[in-house]
Amino acid sequence: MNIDEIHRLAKECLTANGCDEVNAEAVATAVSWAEGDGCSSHGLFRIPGYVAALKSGKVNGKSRPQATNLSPAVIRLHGDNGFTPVALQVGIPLLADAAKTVGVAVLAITHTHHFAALWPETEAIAEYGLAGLACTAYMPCVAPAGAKKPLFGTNPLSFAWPRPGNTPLVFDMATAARAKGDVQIAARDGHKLPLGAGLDADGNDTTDPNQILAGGVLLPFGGYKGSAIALMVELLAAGMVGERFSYEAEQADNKDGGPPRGGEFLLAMNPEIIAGEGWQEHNEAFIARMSAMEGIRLPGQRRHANRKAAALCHINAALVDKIKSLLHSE
Ligand code: NDP
Ligand code: PYC
Repeated sequence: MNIDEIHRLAKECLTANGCDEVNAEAVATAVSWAEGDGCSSHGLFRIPGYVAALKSGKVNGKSRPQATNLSPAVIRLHGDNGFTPVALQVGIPLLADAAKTVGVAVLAITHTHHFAALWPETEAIAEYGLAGLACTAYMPCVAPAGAKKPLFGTNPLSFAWPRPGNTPLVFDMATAARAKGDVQIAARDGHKLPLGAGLDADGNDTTDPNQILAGGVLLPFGGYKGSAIALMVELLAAGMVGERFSYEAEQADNKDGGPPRGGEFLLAMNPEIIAGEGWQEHNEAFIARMSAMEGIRLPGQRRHANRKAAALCHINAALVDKIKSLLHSE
């Protein structure tokens, strides 16, 4: 399918299941961007979950997020229980305005449901000439280093650096060794995972995604170091924002298969104010030095190359059938 076909199918399905134009457009765009970037775990694969959350009434498909300025540098955005891409459309321009004047600003999003990749929000911040950081928690599926039971979500963290005249430099990663979506896709497609991705229900290492999903756990990336970053994400996206930790999100969730209610923490920093004149040349020299090293590629490069190629995306046929069956809501 091409990106337009993916967008159209996603939007039709969301609209048929209770989203209005604004909400369906925001989520369909996030879904089609993920496919275009080659991130199938957060593209059409998420539509059945989005639809389940609309059908159960957990998520408001007609959300109208509301912003409140808590200080010149802190904006709280109540997501009206909608999907996060809708809240981001409202919140990011406000965050950018505040960071442009104050130098740094925080957007604290509450009452939203995040089921998407995070680079769209950090890249959008970078397009304003600001450095952006974003993170969100989920539901427990990752064991803190040393434990065998879940406490953390897959807790993604994304960072983007502005490169005026160029695509921003961006990374966007689960703090688990694997995003849960990739584990589910590996199980669906009969693939093994590398050792270190997770444990089975008895706490033994396993390469079988089914064992991880059936009562096992994922592990943080990089042992105790990734575990510390996953912990930080819980504290920023839940503790700092004033929303649910992953374990609280799971307790409150109706288990419909869609994303739980949670928060997102976003930080924008203005290099023009913080570093001052010459910041861009200084940083471009560093990036050029890194790019010239043998064996490396910049994070985000694969995504941006996929985006530019705008090639056809391979979508699982059973998934397309499933989504088509959801076009006619009961
Ligand atoms: P990956 O492990 O595929 O990639 C993580 C980052 O590392 C990317 O920025 C990637 O860039 C970069 N990278 C990969 N290989 C290299 C390399 N050889 N050299 C330099 N950089 C490299 O991502 P994940 O599987 O961890 O996450 C996938 C998506 O899942 C993310 O978009 C994340 O936001 C989303 N997610 C969302 C959750 C939610 O709650 N909403 C929960 C968990 C994950 P590139 O993209 O260019 O390959
Ligand atoms: O892939 O881990 C994941 C994930 C959780 C919520 C959205 N994506």
